[in-house]
Amino acid sequence: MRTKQPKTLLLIGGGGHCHSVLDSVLKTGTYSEIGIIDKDIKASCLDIQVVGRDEDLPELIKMGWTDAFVTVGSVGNTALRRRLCEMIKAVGFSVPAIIDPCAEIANDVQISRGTFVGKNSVINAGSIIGECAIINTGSIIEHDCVIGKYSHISPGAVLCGHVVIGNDCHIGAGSIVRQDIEIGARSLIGMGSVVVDNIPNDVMAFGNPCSIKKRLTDK
Ligand code: JB2
Repeated sequence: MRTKQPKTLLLIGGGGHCHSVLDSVLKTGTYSEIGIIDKDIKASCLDIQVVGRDEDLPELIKMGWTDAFVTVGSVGNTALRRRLCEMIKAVGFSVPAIIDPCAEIANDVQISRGTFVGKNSVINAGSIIGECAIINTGSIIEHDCVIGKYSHISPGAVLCGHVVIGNDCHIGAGSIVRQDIEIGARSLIGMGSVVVDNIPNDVMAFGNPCSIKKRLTDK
């Protein structure tokens, strides 16, 4: 019988978001070895050391590292997360979804690779979560929601049923989004907002009721 190869994990970015993802990873006990990739060699997290920089990834995969996961967060601008996620896929790493053991996820939920689901978050029946999203601590994604690629649902945000969030969105901490609402790609909802109308692409909106404050395509 063939023995299973040990799985090892590189976390890309060793700052605040890494700290929180790493705790979840350690609780799952999935990986025999974990390293951090950061441009700052001193960016160690929970005693996990930096083992290289982005340009070392092709060499690290040849050395036998199996999995990689982007732990650079995003507040409003997903460009860096997007670039790093594309990079680890292109190098050929296996990209897992990382789900904290304290998250509550309905059986038929689809969670794509590269996505992090934090502590005490709930994802209810029929929801679909795109690649490299962040479903952060204590957020609630109710039934039949769709979350686009690279979007970040911040701590304590609540999406009621059938909400659709586009790619590259940011839903601020503690916001509430009414059922059946659609939020367009790249839009940013400020923290504590109450969203009761659809929001188009490329805007910053906040408040209760949430209203558009700025077009993000304007210079
Ligand atoms: O190109 C890069 C790069 N640019 C910055 N490649 C790699 N591999 N790493 C990079 N970094 C590193 O990401 C920085 O050197 C730093 O160590 C880390 C970013 O850490 P920071 O704590 O500044 O941000 P974060 O993205 O981990 O966390 C933010 O987003 C989270 C969602 C914070 O706002 C958190 O509070 C928030 N919860």
